[in-house]
Amino acid sequence: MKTFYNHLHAQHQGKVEMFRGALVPCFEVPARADHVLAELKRRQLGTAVNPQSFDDSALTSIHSPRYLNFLATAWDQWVALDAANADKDILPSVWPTRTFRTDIEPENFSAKVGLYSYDAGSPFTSGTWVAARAGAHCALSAAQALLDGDRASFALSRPPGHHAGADFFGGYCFLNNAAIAAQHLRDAGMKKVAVLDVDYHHGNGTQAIFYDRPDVFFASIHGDPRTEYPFYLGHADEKGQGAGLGANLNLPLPRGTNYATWAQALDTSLAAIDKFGAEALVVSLGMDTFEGDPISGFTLKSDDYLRVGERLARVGLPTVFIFEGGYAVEEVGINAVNVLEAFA
Ligand code: OKS
Ligand code: ZN
Repeated sequence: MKTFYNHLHAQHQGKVEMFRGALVPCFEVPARADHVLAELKRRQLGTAVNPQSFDDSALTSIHSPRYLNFLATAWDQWVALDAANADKDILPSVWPTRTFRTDIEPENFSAKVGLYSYDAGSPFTSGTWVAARAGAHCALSAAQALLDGDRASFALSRPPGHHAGADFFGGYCFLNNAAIAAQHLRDAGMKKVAVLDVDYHHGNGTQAIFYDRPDVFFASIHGDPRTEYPFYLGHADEKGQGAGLGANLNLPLPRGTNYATWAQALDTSLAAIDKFGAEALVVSLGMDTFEGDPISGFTLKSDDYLRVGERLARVGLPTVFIFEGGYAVEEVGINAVNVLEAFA
């Protein structure tokens, strides 16, 4: 299996994030991807290759032009406000909520940051755009590998993507890599594609992007949003809308859920994807379902990820894996590579 490795990922290195009323060191650190790469090499699982470049139409098919323009220019705008800002990351602090207008982009920079985000946990750094854009190219390259005949591929990249919507960042995510990969498969002629999100957190961005579409099925197994981030989306009654009605499946589970129960939800998802008739599968591979994850609440063990890989392989679809969350830094490589090795 080819791994498309984002060699620019470490350019995105947030300093602090807002967490329980304090600014704390970021959980989403470069070492996460380094551990996965090291474990792939240790087990000699396939080759790590650089992504190809794609033109910006691959991004505008998912994200709005004004949002992409914001991402591309945010750091320069920030430093132009005050040269001393170069030593700090951008963190949003004001947002439009119900009754506010979002059709007019404000001139004030802080107001722009709030327009295009939804939490204060996702610092935007000097290298965020460069890293995120190269990450999207990894996702596109991994999707292209399937089109070129590979059975499976892996986009090893950060920042992650599944919380990013058409025009907002949040949850450590800026560009929605899984959505970009799925759209690339559609644009190349596949009629139906499924995205399966196994990260601990609901993939609100991916769901929102495809919510009214019948051609991309979205299934997600995640911590119940009544208690878990991202809180405001991911309930079981969200089934898609308009032409997309029936093409969205949320399987929220309570904190403390173990592998036996989680695996039943996986089987439910895979049966729905099979019934949908997808030609390819995009897996948002978050490893924060692990028992040792510092910010999550399921209790999967390292060996359970071997079973996950086996079950995914049994679906028999060409599969792109996209790296998402997972913050037990020492174990994230073992756990991710367990899925990939068992799949292969
Ligand atoms: C608040 C913590 C926010 C949790 C973000 C979860 C990111 C993630 N500062 N998504 O899959 O892993
Ligand atoms: Zn997560």
